[in-house]
Order: sequence, then C-alpha cells, then structure tokens
Amino acid sequence: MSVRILLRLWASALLTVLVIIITAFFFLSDGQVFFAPRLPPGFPSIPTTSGFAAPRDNLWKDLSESEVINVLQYLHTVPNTLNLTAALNATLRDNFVQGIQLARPPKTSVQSFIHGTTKAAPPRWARVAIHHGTSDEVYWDEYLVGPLPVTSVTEIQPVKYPHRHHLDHARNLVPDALSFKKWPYSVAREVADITQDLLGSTINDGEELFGLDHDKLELSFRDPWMEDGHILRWCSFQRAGTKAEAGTLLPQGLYVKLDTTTRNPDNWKVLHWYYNGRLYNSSEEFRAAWRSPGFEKLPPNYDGAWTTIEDFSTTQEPSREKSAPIMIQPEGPRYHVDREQQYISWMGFTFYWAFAQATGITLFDVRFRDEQIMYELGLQEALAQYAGNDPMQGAVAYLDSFFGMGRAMFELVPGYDCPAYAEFLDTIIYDAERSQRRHKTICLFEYTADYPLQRHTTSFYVTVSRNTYLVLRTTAVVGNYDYTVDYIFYLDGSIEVKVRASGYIQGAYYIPGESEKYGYRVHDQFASSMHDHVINFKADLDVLGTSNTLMKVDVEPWTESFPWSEGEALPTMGLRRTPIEIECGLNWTANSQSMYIVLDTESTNAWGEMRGYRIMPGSGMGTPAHLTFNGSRTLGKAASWALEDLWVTRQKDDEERSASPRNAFNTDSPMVDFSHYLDGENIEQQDLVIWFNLGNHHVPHSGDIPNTLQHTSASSIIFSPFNFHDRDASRASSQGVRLELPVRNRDTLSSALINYFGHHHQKGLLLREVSR
Ligand SMILES: *[C@@H]1O[C@H](CO)[C@@H](O)[C@H](O)[C@H]1NC(C)=O
Ligand SMILES: *[C@@H]1O[C@H](CO)[C@@H](O)[C@H](O)[C@H]1NC(C)=O
Ligand SMILES: *[C@@H]1O[C@H](CO)[C@@H](O)[C@H](O)[C@H]1NC(C)=O
Ligand SMILES: *[C@@H]1O[C@H](CO)[C@@H](O)[C@H](O)[C@H]1NC(C)=O
Ligand SMILES: *[C@@H]1O[C@H](CO)[C@@H](O)[C@H](O)[C@H]1NC(C)=O
Ligand SMILES: [Cu+2]
Repeated sequence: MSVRILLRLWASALLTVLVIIITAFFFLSDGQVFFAPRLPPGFPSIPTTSGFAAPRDNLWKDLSESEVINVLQYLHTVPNTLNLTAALNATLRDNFVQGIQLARPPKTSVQSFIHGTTKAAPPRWARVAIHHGTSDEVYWDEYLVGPLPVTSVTEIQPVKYPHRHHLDHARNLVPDALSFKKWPYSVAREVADITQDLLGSTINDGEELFGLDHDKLELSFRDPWMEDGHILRWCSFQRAGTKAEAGTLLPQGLYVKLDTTTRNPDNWKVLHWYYNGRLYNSSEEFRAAWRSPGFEKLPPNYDGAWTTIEDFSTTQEPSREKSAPIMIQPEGPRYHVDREQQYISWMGFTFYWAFAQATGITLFDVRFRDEQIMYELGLQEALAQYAGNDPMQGAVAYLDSFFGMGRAMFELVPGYDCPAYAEFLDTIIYDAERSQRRHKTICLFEYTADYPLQRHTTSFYVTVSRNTYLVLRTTAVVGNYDYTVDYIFYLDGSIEVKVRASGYIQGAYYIPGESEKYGYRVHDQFASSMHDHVINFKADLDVLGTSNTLMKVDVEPWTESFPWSEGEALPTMGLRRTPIEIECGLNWTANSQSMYIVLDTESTNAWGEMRGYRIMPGSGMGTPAHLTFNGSRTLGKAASWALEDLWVTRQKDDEERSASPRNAFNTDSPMVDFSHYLDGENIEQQDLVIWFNLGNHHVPHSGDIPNTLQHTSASSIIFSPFNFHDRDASRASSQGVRLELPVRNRDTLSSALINYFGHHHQKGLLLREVSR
C-alpha cells in the first residue's frame, strides 16, 4: 500500500462530500464520481448460473440498498443527538454519515437459530460510521441501528469496544482538504526555486486529481501521528510519473516534516527538511544551506520506459506472438451459485459469503459433505512495515483496512485475472449516503491443475486422478499494490487461503553506501526498500461442531532401544502429541517439525482416531512470515497479531475482529488491541478461533521492476482433513483413468483396458502423435 493512495482515497472521500450525487431519499446506483475503473467493452463473460437455492437465508448477507435507505431515513427523521447534515449538503465541518454496513450477527445468536433453540433468525442491524466534523477535534465513531427494517422498536446505540472501555471514537488527524493536501503543497510551492534547482521541477498545484502534470512533483505522506499533543507528518517529494502512475518508484530524496495541529492553519509549522543525509531545522536553514557554496546536489530520479509494463523493445521473444495454451470448460460449470443468498456449492463443499469495505470477502458456514468445518474465514488486516535510511522508508507502515481491502476491489479482467469462462460477481459499497456498484470484483471458477492429485504405476496398471479445484478470487488494489486473495477448495476437503501481490513497489531514493543496508539498487537513482507484508486472517474453525482442541504433534528425534535391537539404543524419531491448553501465539517451527491439528477429541473415525483438520503452510514462497521486529513506533499497539505466525483464542462474540480500520490513526491506543484477546483462558474442547498470518519478507530486486511478479510474492495456508475421513475423500469426486498394462501371457499380449472414472472429455483435444 502506498502513500499515493492516501491522495486518492482521502481525495475521493473529500470529493464524495463536496460532489455528492445522492441523498438519503434519492439513491442512485452506479454513481461514477470517483475511482472505480471500469473495463472497456469487449471482455464478455459467461452468463450466470441460476435455479439453485441456498438451504436457508444468508444471515451475514450485506445490507441491501433498500435497507440502507431505510437506515438513512431513520437517522435523518427520528430525533437523535448526532446533529447530522445530509451528505448531499455536508462539508467536512459538519457531522455526516461516512459509511454503512451490516453489523454481522453475533455467533451465539446464529448458532441458537441454526440449532433451533431460537425460532426467529437473528435480527439485522446496521453499523454506521459517523464523521464528526463540527468539533475542534475531528473524529469518527460508530453506531448500531436496528433491528431492521425500521419499526417503533428500532434504536441507535454506540458501538462498544469491549476491551477498550475508555475508547469510543478515533481521531481523524487529517480532517480537511487544507491540512490534507493544500497546505503541504503550498509549503512545497514556497521552495519552488529550490526544487527547480535540485529536482528540475516544481510541485503540481495539488488540487487537480485528474490531468496532473506528469513531469511535475507530488508529495506522498506517511500516516500522520500524535506526539505530545501535536499532529505530525513526514512528506516525501516524488515525481508524478509519466502516465504509468509509477510515483512510488520516483522518490526524489527530499523530505519535509510538518506539524498540522488544530484546525487553524495559523498554528501549523514546517518542522524539518531532510536532504542528502542532513536534517535542517527550518525552511530558512535549508534555504541558507542550499545557497551556500559547496552544497552537494544529488541527481534527480527520472521516469522513463523503465517503469512501463509492456516491452516494446526489439529484443522480444518472437514466439510470444503465437497462442499460449488456455483452459476451457466444455460443459459449463459444475458449481452452483445462489447469487441472491450469496451461497456456493461444489463437489461436497457449501458456504455462504459476505462482503465488507474494510476486509473484502468473508466465508461463513463452510461445510464439506454437510459436516461443519468452519464458521467463518476471512481477512482482517493487511500491514506492510518498511525499513530504510530516510524519514519515509525508515518508518512508514500501512494498515490497509483503513483504505479498505474491500473498497479497493476493482473489476477483474476475464481471460487474464481469471479464466475467460469464470463467473463474475459484483459488490456494492455505501459511503457518504451514496451507493456504488463495483462490477466483476469477484470471480469464481473451477480449474484443473497441471499436476495430478494422485498417480501410481505398478507392474499391472497405471492410475492418474485429475486435480480439479474451485477458486473464489478477489483483487484489492490499494494504491501501488495489488493483493489477490484466493480461497481454494480441493476435492479431498482441503481449503487453501492464498495471497499474491503485484504492482509497483515502494522504494527509496538511492544513496550509495546507505541503501544497500535495506535493499538493492534497481535503477539510476532508485533502490528497493525491504518490507514485511503480514496479512491477518480469522479462521473460526468448527470441526464437527464448536468443541475443538488444538493438538500440536511434534516430529521428534529420540533414541530408543527395542527388543529386536538387542539392547542397543538406536537414534530414531517419533511423535509427541501435546494439546494446547491456554490461548497463545504459535510459530511455524524450523524444519516443519510441528503439526497443528484442530480436532474434536470426542469424534473418531472408523479407526478410532480423532477427526480433525490440520493447519499448514501451503503452496506459496516458503513459510508465511510474521513481523521481523517488535516495537515499531509507527505500528504502536495496532498490530500485535503480526508478531507471531498464528494464534489460538477462545471464540467470543465481542472478539469479532483482530483489527479495526480506525486503528491507523491511533496506533498507540487502537480501537481494537488484539493483545487483549490473549487472556489465559483454557482452550481444550472449546470453540476455537485461529488467527493466522500470510505474507513475506519482501526484499525487492531488479526483477520487481516494473512490477512485482506474483509467483515470487505468494504465501498460503492450507486447512486439510486429518483423520477426518476414513480414507481419502477425493475418490468420490475426482476424475481419472486406470490403464491396465499389457501383460505378456505366453506368446500373446493381452489388450490394454482403459477404465475412466468420472467424465472423460476428449473432444477438441489435440493429442500429439508420438512415433515409436
Ligand atoms: C440541502 O440543502 C438545500 C438548501 O439548503 C435544501 O433545500 C435541501 O433540502 C438539503 N437537502 C437535504 C437532503 O437535506
Ligand atoms: C450541529 O452542526 C452544525 C454544523 O453542521 C453546527 O454549526 C452546530 O454547532 C452543531 N450543533 C451542535 C449542538 O453541535
Ligand atoms: C537542529 O535541532 C537539533 C535539536 O533538535 C540540534 O541538535 C541541532 O544542533 C540543530 N541544528 C542546527 C543547525 O541548528
Ligand atoms: C515466535 O517468534 C517471535 C519472534 O519472531 C517470538 O517473539 C515469539 O516468542 C515466538 N513465539 C513462540 C510461541 O515461540
Ligand atoms: C513486544 O514488545 C512489547 C513491549 O514493547 C511487549 O509487551 C510484548 O510482549 C512484545 N511481544 C513479543 C511477541 O515479543
Ligand atoms: Cu512487497
């Protein structure tokens, strides 16, 4: 995630306030006010599946437009203390509705409904975020409005943060356009003569969002923070970039630190300038140094063909003009989708999905052959912590749910992002009393791997089973970086969660002798910046119900003597099973010598073994990473979940999320402080939640220019049945072949028998003739 998105999203937030097109009473879909790139026509996708219905209504389903209108009408007509201005007429100095989403029902009430203890489905409530702009200290807070639809019993309640009793709101440290952009840009304009001399350019005017001058300069910002009552921010000068929007590759080595405390610009100050390893205490001091003889100037970092994606050079590989192999889906999809209830069924798997602006897609009630596996599986937060020797790279960290990992989901490209035959689904976001349909933000497809699920050759036969799996995919484009999240379902009952990253890296102005400590030189004046990606997910496993135990099974070296070793102690190895008793954090172990299995100690398979699901690092680039260092000043207490690989806690209705999108501006006192979830409770045969991290230690190199490649940035976790069934469950659904090998019987050769299991498709396939 980059600073550039700050510009975009805050700017778009400002725009929504200033250029509102909808009121509570006149909702308009498809408002195209701000950044929601749409594809040009010419990327057709297949029609949707229909005639399939979920067994029950989706209890986590997103608010509908009519529900949102209902809530807005309530907020604007029933007396309350919010002093709301209709978003259509609001400025940032008013109070207005910033966003609305479903307040997902507590698990306890969902469970009692599903188990028939309560007759009525859990009531629907909305969660409403309010921008409080009338006070001197601008802040956000949240309210619950329900039950819905609005009746005489509908009420409004403040959202409580159970572990943070004293907190009910989060400061907005850049409350208006002036502090956000106009004033910092005016500071940059005051040194136009210096930037012209040092960088060969001057700052853009700061108000243009579209059509800015690509050769001019922009400021990118670290998140502001509070220190001794002051609101502080470091800004970095970068080139806008020639159309490619590669600003994060174009830092110029000039930085300014600002104090924008209070809403009165009279109180604002330039604190420091930083250039070429020197910190200046004022603009005057910086200017004097620049004028003085012997002031050392660094070369600017220019944009050019090096930042473009397409290779139009003459040294291309000619074979790329021929078609590459592509997958087809000969008889249509084999999954079933209920779009209305957001429910999917495939090869024994069933699950519901729900969307949220902060976190994207979450799966609910995941079952395999009607047996419970997970209550909930979804992303919580995506952080990136950088390191470097300048005031930007040296401390910048991003908590991307602030920008919205769901809000940042844009249209996927059929045939490129997902197979052309994939099914595409839309999402809708609601903010500032406006709805916006985001088209084709989710894709769903079956795919057959290039490697079989199973194979074996004996003297008499060969068997091979195809490995077909189902993928639910979204991509969140948070500024410079694209995070693709896949939920993958395998025929044996395994579920994989995989994150891949692409896009422009964010790097440093290259300083010889310094940049090497934190990255690699990747262009004339540009070095990569090492950073940690840690992406937190919640997996509320309910393996055969809510009574589960996390069993750690260690593969241990030991020495043992056996009767047959005639008294000699033999170095060997064995298994040590330890149930995890207390809530804790865990790491993947060296040499993968520990297995973590969530099981139900009271359910056994035919062989008397406890039925469970194993959690293991998946098919990414090695083991998923956690944060390299503790104590980041930028992250404060906002991301303690990032310090270990996975955590196990007891499920609590009031421990719904490991993070809040509003953590970013008050990291020392975050709305949700995950560390409070670890309070020493016993977790044997309890309702367990696994919080796990994906991500990697990203040390970009020349191959990350122009964009990071996804096979070098993937990380994944697999939840896999472990003694869950009596034998491999994929036998019932896999497709394959058994070839009886010709047997020489005296003088005759028996004819080979071919036995297909599952459908065998051959039409249109070109088999290469092999001469013997
Ligand atoms: C917006 O302001 C105008 C002029 O004051 C007023 O007529 C209109 O009712 C307001 N709209 C809403 C939705 O409050
Ligand atoms: C209500 O909001 C308006 C601005 O929208 C503000 O002028 C007024 O002071 C606020 N009233 C209260 C009681 O805060
Ligand atoms: C700048 O301020 C720091 C303390 O913040 C001080 O140590 C340093 O001497 C000052 N530099 C100049 C040139 O005044
Ligand atoms: C996991 O690793 C981190 C350091 O990276 C360490 O602080 C923590 O104690 C480890 N956790 C366990 C359970 O070993
Ligand atoms: C991280 O540091 C804080 C204090 O700064 C400490 O309380 C906490 O236990 C540390 N966590 C880990 C996992 O080392
Ligand atoms: Cu990265």
